[in-house]
Amino acid sequence: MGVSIGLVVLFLFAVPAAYAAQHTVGGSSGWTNFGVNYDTWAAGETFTVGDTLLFSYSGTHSVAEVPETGYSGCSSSNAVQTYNDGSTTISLTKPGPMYFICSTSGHCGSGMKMQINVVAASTPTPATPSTPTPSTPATPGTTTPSEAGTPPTTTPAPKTPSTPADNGGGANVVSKLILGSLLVLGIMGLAS
Ligand code: CU1
Repeated sequence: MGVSIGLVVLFLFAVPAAYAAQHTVGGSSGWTNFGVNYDTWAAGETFTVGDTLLFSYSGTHSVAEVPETGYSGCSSSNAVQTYNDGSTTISLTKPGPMYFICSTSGHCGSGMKMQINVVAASTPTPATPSTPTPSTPATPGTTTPSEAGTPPTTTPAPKTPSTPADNGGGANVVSKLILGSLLVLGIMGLAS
C-alpha cells in the first residue's frame, strides 16, 4: 500500500519535472550576503514559465520581489511580495523580467539583489497525438480482395478432360456417374 502510493506520487512529480525546472538561487551557496553575484548566476540559467525559484537562506535574510526601481535603488518599500520563511519557492507564471532583493538593511547593497528574465514556454506537444490514427484503418482492407480472387482459377480446369480418354468401356460409365454426382454436389455447394 505504502509502496504503491509512493510510486504514484513519484510518477505525478516525474511528469511535470520534464517540462518545469526548479532553480536553486545561487546554487549551493543559496541566498546569502557573502560572495555571490546573483546576476551572474542568473545569466547562466534559462528561466521558463512554469519553472520555480528556490531561495534558501538563514533567518537574517528575506526575499522581496520588487519592481525594477526597487532593484536598482535597493528599496523594498514597493515590494510585490516579501518572504522570510528561510525556504521560499516562487513560481514563474509569466514571461518578462523579475527583480528580487533582500530587505535586510545593507544586504541588497552588498549583493543580495537579482534580476532574471522569464521566457515563454514552447508547447508544440498537444497537436501530435491526433495525427497518426487515420492512416491505420486503410491497410487491412487492401490485402483481403487479392487472396479471395486467386483460388477459383486453379480448381475447375485440370482433372476433367484427362479421365475419359484414359479409361474405356464400363469404367467410362462409372467415371461419368462420379462426374455427375460431383457436379450435383458442386451445384449444391454453389447454391448453399
Ligand atoms: Cu540578506
